[in-house]
Amino acid sequence: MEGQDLEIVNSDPVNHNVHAECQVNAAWNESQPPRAEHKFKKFAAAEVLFPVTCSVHPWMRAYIGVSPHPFFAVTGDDGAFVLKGVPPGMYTVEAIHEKYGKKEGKLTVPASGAATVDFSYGG
Ligand SMILES: [Cu+2]
Repeated sequence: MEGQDLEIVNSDPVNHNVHAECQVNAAWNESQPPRAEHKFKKFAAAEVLFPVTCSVHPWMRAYIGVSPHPFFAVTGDDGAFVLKGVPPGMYTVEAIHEKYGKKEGKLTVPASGAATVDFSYGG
């Protein structure tokens, strides 16, 4: 979430260069030697989704999403996700796949019970 600490750990026996390729937040690119002290970074503004790469190992890539609220999830192996504690109301839910892009779905969360939104990606 915005303003939350992100802890970055290198427990490998090799050097990595951690490059947060933000567009909204300030980007950074810092070396992290083997077993170096943990780095802590914060992202001040919402930004979904940007890559974090390693310039030493071009195959290394992760993604970070910075949210202004606590209602987000990463899907499981089956593609399902759950957002708990969402207050009743009408919402737009955004799904993001790093390769296939964004999809939006609308749903109404009732005062009690659950709501469902489904997304599908071709390919
Ligand atoms: Cu690396």
